[in-house]
Amino acid sequence: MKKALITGITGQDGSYLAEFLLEKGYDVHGVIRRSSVDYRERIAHLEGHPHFHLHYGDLSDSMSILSVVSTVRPDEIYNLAAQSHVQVSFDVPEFTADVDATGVLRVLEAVRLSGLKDTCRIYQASTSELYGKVEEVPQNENTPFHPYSPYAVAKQYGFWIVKEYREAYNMFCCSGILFNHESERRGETFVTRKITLAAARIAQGKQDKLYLGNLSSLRDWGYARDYVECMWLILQNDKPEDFVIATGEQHSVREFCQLAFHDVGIELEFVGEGMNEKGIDKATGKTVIEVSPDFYRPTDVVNLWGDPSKAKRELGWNPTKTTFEQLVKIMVDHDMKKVAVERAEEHIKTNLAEYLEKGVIK
Ligand code: NAP
Ligand code: F7E
Repeated sequence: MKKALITGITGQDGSYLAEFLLEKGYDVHGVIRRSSVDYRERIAHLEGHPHFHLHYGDLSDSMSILSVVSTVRPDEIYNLAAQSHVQVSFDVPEFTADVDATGVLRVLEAVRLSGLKDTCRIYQASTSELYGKVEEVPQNENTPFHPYSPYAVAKQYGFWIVKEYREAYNMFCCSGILFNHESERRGETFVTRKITLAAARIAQGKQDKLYLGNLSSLRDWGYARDYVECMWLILQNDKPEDFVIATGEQHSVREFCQLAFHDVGIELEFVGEGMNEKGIDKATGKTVIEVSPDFYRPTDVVNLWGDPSKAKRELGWNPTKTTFEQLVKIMVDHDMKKVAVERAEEHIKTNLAEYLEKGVIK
């Protein structure tokens, strides 16, 4: 039985990858951090599985990483742990560099110091943010990098140190240059999930308005569940190589809004420009989307569009398994149910409080 170690197992991708590898018959080990609140929601359903194990560790703590790697002695490591929010990286640049740059080095060194350099394959979660202020469209494995945020600069170190260890020590370590991938498990402050949750809340009368930043920003959005398969395929390849993983399709934040709101039954019309642009519900004339300077970044990446030809050709991966329309629908359907459950819970709580007050129940 092959052993895999996943850092970032509590995150969106980590949770899907853990499910995928368990289905493939792996013994799956994950690194988790201690927290004062429960943050294991995405992997709660896997706890108790006989081949699912969790270990405390932190990418900023080399001893903990060395200890986990040397104890587990994995055949494959998927290094997904990161401070992954681009806007937040402007607020915590040093922490972002420590985890997203030096953290990668700690994983590579832990493998070497544990005597696993010739047996353990390593996947590094790299990113389309490396293309940043883009120098060509669409972007492929040969497009020059131009990182444009503290997050991207840190991830660029991660990319190069992986390449260095591959060449210097002949290690099987690779980077997947993944374009944005979303899902019903996406963190709620990334733009797609922020939109699908708000659309569901607005449709069910729980929110009046959604405030966003740059509506014209363009992204190549795929489905996270499809992308974790590619992480595994990259490590099953004959040679250690880097791959761009994307759908090959590009849409704006504005288009994402239009589709998500359409899926909850609201047709949007956008009027105005820049900071004055508004999204109006055509049926009621009410403004449901406004632009706020709070969600603009000091430098923003606005034109990401990936060319997944190499992954298609060499790994046999299908980049359009889930279409853009299907992705939005999956997320909206999930969030409509989530909001409906929250409303039902509130209703029950209100009635319970009333019954207790009136003495109907004691
Ligand atoms: P995510 O949901 O934000 O998950 C990040 C994970 O990293 C969480 O499990 C988090 O643990 C963990 N983590 C953060 N700091 C850590 C530390 N110091 N030590 C140990 N673990 C730490 O991110 P994601 O969307 O799944 O992305 C996975 C990886 O792919 C990240 O490296 C991200 O930068 C990269 N990436 C993502 C995308 C995308 O579109 N999703 C695209 C390209 C690349 P807690 O739960 O304890 O916070
Ligand atoms: O922003 C714009 C924003 O935060 C997408 C991470 O997984 O993918 C992700 O990074 C775009 C940007 O993702 C809001 O300015 C407008 O242009 O959803 P996002 P991201 O920055 O692309 C890459 C590939 C990663 O590697 C990262 O780990 O949408 N935008 N209005 C907004 N963004 C947010 N978050 N919130 C807004 O209100």
